[in-house]
Amino acid sequence: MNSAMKARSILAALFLATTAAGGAMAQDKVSVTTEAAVAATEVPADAVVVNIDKLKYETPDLTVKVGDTVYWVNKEAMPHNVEFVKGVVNEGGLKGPMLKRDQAYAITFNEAGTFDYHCTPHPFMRGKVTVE
Ligand SMILES: [Cu+2]
Repeated sequence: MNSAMKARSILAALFLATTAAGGAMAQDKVSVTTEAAVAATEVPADAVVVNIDKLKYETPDLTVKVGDTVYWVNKEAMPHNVEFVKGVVNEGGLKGPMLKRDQAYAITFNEAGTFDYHCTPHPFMRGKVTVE
């Protein structure tokens, strides 16, 4: 291998290493368990649940363990969702689907931290999940 080739391959290796590190940093701290809203009857009996009723998250300050899945269940006719702004659980933000009465949405928390959220159409509806 001549020196020019050697320099190119070192640069290529550096580029790959940098890209890989950047990718890891950009990784989501959560994974979406339900792509869309699901019926509340599909929520597992032993699930961690945050009910939504009367314009409130009934457990607004929740603590779970790394790897736990949290289900939000709307109990009232007014539609609600769960939104994490940019930078909280990922770079782009995460806006959950609107939930009608007796619909659920679930997220699995893969990293320790404190994650604030709100309801998109009702920004006064706030909650947080602390992951230990
Ligand atoms: Cu709402």
